[in-house]
Amino acid sequence: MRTLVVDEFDPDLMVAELLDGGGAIRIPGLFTADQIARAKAFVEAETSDAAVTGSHFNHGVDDALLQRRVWNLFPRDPVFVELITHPVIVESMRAFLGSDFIVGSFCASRTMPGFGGQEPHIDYPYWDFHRRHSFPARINATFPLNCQGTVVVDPFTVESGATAYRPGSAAAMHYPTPDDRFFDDYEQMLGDPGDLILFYGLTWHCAMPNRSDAGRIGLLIEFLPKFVTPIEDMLTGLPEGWLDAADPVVRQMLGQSYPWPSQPPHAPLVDA
Ligand SMILES: O=C(O)CCC(=O)C(=O)O
Repeated sequence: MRTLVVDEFDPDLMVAELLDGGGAIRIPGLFTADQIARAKAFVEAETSDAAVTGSHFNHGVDDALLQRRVWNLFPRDPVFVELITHPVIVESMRAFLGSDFIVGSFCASRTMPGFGGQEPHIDYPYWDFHRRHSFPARINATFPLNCQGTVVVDPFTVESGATAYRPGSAAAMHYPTPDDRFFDDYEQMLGDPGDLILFYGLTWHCAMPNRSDAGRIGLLIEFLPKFVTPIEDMLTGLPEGWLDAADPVVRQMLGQSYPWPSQPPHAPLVDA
């Protein structure tokens, strides 16, 4: 996985690496130790044994006990808005997905010791690409309908089950099957707390087994172009007034800059 140092960060390089290279990059040390500590404390509390046991509806934590998720992080703690609105993220996503990009999902995933790993897959909106008939004719991999971001909160190591991926596999444009023998040929997205990993979600990938003795937390972000319907409904249930008071870039991430469907007449968007 290519490393791009933040001081020399160039969105064009990032775009080229994601679309024409291996499909993933790491930007080391993008976030501060304090930000990561706040995110970690929040996710650990929300995914503790006490929070999960017997209350699978509690705060949106999945009932799959070894992969614990906290959904829609936007309103949960100000640190999550700080992280997702980092200028490097905003600039990169503008370059990769267009100026009006949106966020389709923003969750925490904590895999616990003993977690067995995921099946290799590709991400929304390609995630049901095994239903090829439901996608347009001649859809192809040369332009992106997705970018995945991982904020590394706990060390992503071989032992803790850092995300595995097959470099260059996006070009194949198919859902990985057993014939692809993913586990015979993969790399892992290794990273330290505070790193940001960006990858093209059409690249075959999966979380690996957690063979360490500690949880492995990553914040998983799905970025989409403006016209793709988000997978996660992040508007229902927001605290009263939260969206109105949100920063313009957060409002954009939550689809507020894209007015359709609307009642006719439809006014085209114009730049100020
Ligand atoms: O947590 C990881 O390493 C990858 C997660 C992932 O691919 C997913 O949840 O779809």
